[in-house]
Amino acid sequence: MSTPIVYDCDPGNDDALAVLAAVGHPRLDLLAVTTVAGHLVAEHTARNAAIALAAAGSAVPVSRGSALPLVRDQVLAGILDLEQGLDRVREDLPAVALDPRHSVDLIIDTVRARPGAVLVATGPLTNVATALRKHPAVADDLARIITLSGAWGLGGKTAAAEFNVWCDPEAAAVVYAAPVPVTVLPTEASGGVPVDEDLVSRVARLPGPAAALAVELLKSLRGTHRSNILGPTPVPLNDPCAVLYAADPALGELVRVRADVELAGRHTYGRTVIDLGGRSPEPPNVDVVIRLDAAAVRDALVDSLRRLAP
Ligand SMILES: [Ca+2]
Repeated sequence: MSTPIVYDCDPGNDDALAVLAAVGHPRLDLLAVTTVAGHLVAEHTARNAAIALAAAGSAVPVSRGSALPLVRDQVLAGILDLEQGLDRVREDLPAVALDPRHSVDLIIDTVRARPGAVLVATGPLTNVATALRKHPAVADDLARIITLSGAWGLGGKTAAAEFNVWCDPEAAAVVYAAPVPVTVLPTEASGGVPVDEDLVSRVARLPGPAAALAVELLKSLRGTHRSNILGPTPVPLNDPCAVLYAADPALGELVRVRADVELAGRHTYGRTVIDLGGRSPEPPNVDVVIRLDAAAVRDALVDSLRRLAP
């Protein structure tokens, strides 16, 4: 049985890789791809998603979404790869046509037409929060939201905040509190799945345009990775982990805990306060992935990409 998903993303090299995996995975039924500003501006993330779908040979609807966060000023990625991948505008690569609907409406229409769908989000949560606010009944039709966001420890974008939450903390707060089962996949879990030379060479042996794009994306992830002061850290696969986990929840280990987004902190705006110690008097509200099976996730990625071969 395959899981129907709507994939909301901000490609972004790892998001584009996740689009390829979502099309190729035998246990996913990809219904639509929606995009949001985050890693890049909205026009660019939409086009990149359309490029990934063209490479994967998919005709699912894809659209452009929210250009600005709900409340805060806009944040975009600071580290870009201008040599390879999709950080620069790639006029040389074919793209499918965009659906004319705003991504918020594409999410609502798709989920209403397919009750039981899972919404997987690997960008800022602006579209997801706006869909829940614009059409609250969408919560009844969603089986689950899986969001790659947050961290229980160090932030990735500020000392306190992970990038996807930092870009739109208020939207993340709406989603974490939504009346839908929510799974949070924080950076500690996705960071445990490395993009190493072995993974790149396994994908490089696959034929076809999707694998060729995937190799470029993987190399770009390796090229733009920055370790912190504590020493070298592996290059994290990140976004594809969320899609692959949606396909096969046995890939991860879950705990049910309280998680809140800091919206008022002077130095900690955007921090996800994830109560792994069970100290909060508030009831648990999310499931947090605390560990992924790194070898199995990477095998699933390679297998999904292999299935895209012409
Ligand atoms: Ca992303």
